[in-house]
Amino acid sequence: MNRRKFIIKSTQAGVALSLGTTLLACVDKEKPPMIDKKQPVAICTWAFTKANLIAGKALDEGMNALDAAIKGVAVEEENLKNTTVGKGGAPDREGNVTLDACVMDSNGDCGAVVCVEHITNVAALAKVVMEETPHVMLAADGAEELAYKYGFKKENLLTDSSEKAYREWLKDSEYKPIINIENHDTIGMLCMDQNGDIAGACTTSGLSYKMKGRVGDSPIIGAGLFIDNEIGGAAATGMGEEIMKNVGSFLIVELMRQGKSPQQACEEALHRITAKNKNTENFQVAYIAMNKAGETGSYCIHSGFSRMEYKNSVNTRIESAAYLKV
Ligand code: SD4
Repeated sequence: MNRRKFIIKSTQAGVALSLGTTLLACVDKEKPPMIDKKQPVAICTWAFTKANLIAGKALDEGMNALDAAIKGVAVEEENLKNTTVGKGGAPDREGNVTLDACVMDSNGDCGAVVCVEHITNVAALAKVVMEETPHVMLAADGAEELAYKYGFKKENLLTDSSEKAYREWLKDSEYKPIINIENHDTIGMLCMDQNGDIAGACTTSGLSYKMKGRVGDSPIIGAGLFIDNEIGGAAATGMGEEIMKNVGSFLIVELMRQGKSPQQACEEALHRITAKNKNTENFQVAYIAMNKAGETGSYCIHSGFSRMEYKNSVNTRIESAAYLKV
């Protein structure tokens, strides 16, 4: 290149560069700086395809992780065919449906409700407890009174078919949950939004034909659900008594903090249960987990458990590895 051409080119480049800088400077003043958007991820317990898809799509549209999780689990709370969550849930031994739920957000704030008899969307109610009260957990009438104040509808949660099944059960009143069939449709959901923030929700009617007043792991922060936005989140389903004894979801997040992958963390947390129990063939526990990189994992005692995973706008059912092989 001769000197003249070089000078012209350099001048053009200089103009372009300074123009570019000026344009950038204008853009900078008018718009907030471009945030590096993350690819959202949603996972949930069991094959709740629609619930996970709704949460995933909401995340793709920019919804925050907590609201997306609540929106996702609401699908099952309102699904009358799911006899372990929300309206249509199986009742306790007295014939009363009582719901438990909790939510946890990316700031580490949380809310929970237990033994709620007349409200379907208890995860949304748990968010009200978190945001509108000085408390973390409200029970029974207190939770319901708050719900009515915030416009929740009073409903009879016992459907004809769950009442019929209950009347049938009353004939022998035998308390023997069937693995993967009865008692195991609780939805725990973990969402990561476009900011890379993680939050979750867990909602259930608990074990079918449980004792009056019984509360399981699902509304207990650390047991049924735990989030640490620096590390990841975990949720549980299955025999709540065992999950509570090990504070399973908290344990998984701590194991991820120590460097384990979500899969390894779920396995180690579950092995703490199986190591202590000689009767693991009689109950199911399953965990799901997600880390800050959007990697996910799950593990269960009995095969037959799967998780849904929404990633790159694709919703996939992933069969979980199991401790007991059939
Ligand atoms: C409970 N963990 O109340 C719940 C039950 C469950 O799917 O997960 N059902 O113990």
